[in-house]
Amino acid sequence: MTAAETPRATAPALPEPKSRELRDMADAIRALAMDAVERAKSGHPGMPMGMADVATVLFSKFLKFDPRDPHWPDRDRFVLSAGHGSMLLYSLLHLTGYADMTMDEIKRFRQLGSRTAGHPEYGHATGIETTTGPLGQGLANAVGMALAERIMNAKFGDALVDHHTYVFAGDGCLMEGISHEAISLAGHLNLHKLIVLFDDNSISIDGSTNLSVSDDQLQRFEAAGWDAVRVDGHDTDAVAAALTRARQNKRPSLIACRTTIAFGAPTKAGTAAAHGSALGAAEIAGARERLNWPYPPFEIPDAIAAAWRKVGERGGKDRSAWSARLAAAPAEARQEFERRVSGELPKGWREAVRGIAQKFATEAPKLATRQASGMVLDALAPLMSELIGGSADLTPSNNTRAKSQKVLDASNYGGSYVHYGVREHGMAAAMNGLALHGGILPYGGTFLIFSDYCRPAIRLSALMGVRVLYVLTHDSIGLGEDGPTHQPVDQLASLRAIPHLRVYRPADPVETAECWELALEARGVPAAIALTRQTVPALRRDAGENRSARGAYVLAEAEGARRVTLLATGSEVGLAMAARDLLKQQGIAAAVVSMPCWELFDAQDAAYRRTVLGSAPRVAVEAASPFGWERYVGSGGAVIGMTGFGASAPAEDLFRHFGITAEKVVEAALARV
Ligand SMILES: Cc1ncc(C[n+]2csc(CCOP(=O)(O)OP(=O)(O)O)c2C)c(N)n1
Repeated sequence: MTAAETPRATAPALPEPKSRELRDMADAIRALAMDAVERAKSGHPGMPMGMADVATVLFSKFLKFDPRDPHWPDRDRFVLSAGHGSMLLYSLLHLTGYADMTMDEIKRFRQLGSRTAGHPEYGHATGIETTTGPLGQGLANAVGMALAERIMNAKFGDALVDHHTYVFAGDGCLMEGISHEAISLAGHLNLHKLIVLFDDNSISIDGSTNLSVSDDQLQRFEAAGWDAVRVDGHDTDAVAAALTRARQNKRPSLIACRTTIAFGAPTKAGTAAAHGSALGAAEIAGARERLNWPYPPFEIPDAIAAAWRKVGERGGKDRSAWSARLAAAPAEARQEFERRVSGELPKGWREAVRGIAQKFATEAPKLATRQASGMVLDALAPLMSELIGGSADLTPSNNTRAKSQKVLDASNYGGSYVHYGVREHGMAAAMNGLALHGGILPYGGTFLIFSDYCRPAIRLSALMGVRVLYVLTHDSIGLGEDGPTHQPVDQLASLRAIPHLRVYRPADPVETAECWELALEARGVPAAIALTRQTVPALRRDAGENRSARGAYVLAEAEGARRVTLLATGSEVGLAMAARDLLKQQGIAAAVVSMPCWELFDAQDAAYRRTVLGSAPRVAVEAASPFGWERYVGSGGAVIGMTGFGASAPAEDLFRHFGITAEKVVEAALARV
């Protein structure tokens, strides 16, 4: 290619920037992004190049952060919701001096074992506040983070908690349904320290956004109670002015930043071609000329590197002032703050949960497990200030609001119960943000069937390893008359398929308390707790040891040599016990194994698992899809479950109709002994 043929020759010159220094700093991001993507032959250069100016203004003038103390609790949170633009974040972390984001990591973009994964992954490098990539999730996480800031502020005051949450979101994030729930919730809760910078470039993968969307985003946000403005995203003065204004707003803020995707690229700028693939050598050469960036790949001139380092050092003073304030705080407040942020549970919590388990064991109340769960919360909530509960508009059904909990709303961030509204997905993603922020242990309820509406966020809880507890009631056809639309069949299997998620299905009140204990103490592990709508018999009369901790255990050993082992979870454990009695009448010694948590059982040693499962034939019973039970019953075993959808009728009729009965268990057992 001759010089006259370079793409630059046809592209118009770039307009003069308002600030040469800021443009140079932004160009360092652009160069790193296009060169790293080129080297990996994979990635998204367009978004980082388009948003580089906005990012430079935010980081250099506004963002409160300190790369030397990346976990500083009072830092501003920065969420790259448009996670495909990961090189933007990696460049910023490298340039501002995060020690673990070396140039080598930038060069190893998207390679196995690098910190610079395809999309930002929480835990891979400091400064990555949340895992993003599934569009819209980051925005909804940020709502949780901004809410967490208000909650912690209400408890600990401005001296310790006073920060903003900034989000970069693209057209894709705003097209996703979850954005509606997130925006609406943030507006309702008036999270005025949440500032969304929208990469308003009118381009997505298929081409112009005109192909698929005609929303007036400003009006949309305004309708949800936000302040919304539009600026030229390449005019650093305008971006700075909008940010200054947003920080003073009494409402959450949207700043729509009109940008050109792949700003600087000679032919691909402004086109979908720059969205998701390497620009190519010629285009990059053209961009270098157009941006007046003559430096080789991965080389940042000293003056520009120094300017960025200065940005990274800017927060040090704030951070030490904050540390001094923490040190000077009354001992009790300081210790409580430190405990909350560390994720350690308060003194007395275990005694409280054990106490309620013991009460259940002694009194043997006939309760639905959702009611037992509510009683556990009644016992724990007064002790655990970090417990922030809620429900997606099913509070009386989910039994998620403890007696002591006050409602948290825009007029009282000191409450501890959130009415999330009918926004399951937004609730789940906000809970991820609450947990990621630190200081908060969130749980939220809905029907097990609607875990499907939360699933993308539940998957991210598991991928990130955050302690978020999903309280999922009405866990089978046992819910009765609401019918097959509300009766979960496939949900337990599908939740159990998510790696690192623990799915609990307690059988009775004692197990319910035990499962809560396990879910609360497991740092870095999310939990789904499936609970019945209907009453279950009290099966456990002992509570000295948390027997659910091993995932499965022999609830009732066979009287004599085991002829058959009956495996069950939740409400079907009672049914298995009834079957055991019937078998006994026929001279067959059967053991009943309760399996409240498969994942914990799978983690036990082989000897324990063998003892529990035994060598006799096995029959499993669970009012759900049999999918997955094969591995416990083996090829000679039987699974009694739901092979189709449920139906609308009283629960007892449904169990009979679908053959989920003690008699059917007996039949299957007799066929195998
Ligand atoms: C939930 C989800 N659906 C689809 C994708 C695949 N995807 C990644 S980026 C993108 C287009 C996003 O467009 P926009 O937000 O405008 O980003 P830009 O093109 O401006 O970089 C799509 C569909 C995804 N990451 N997440």
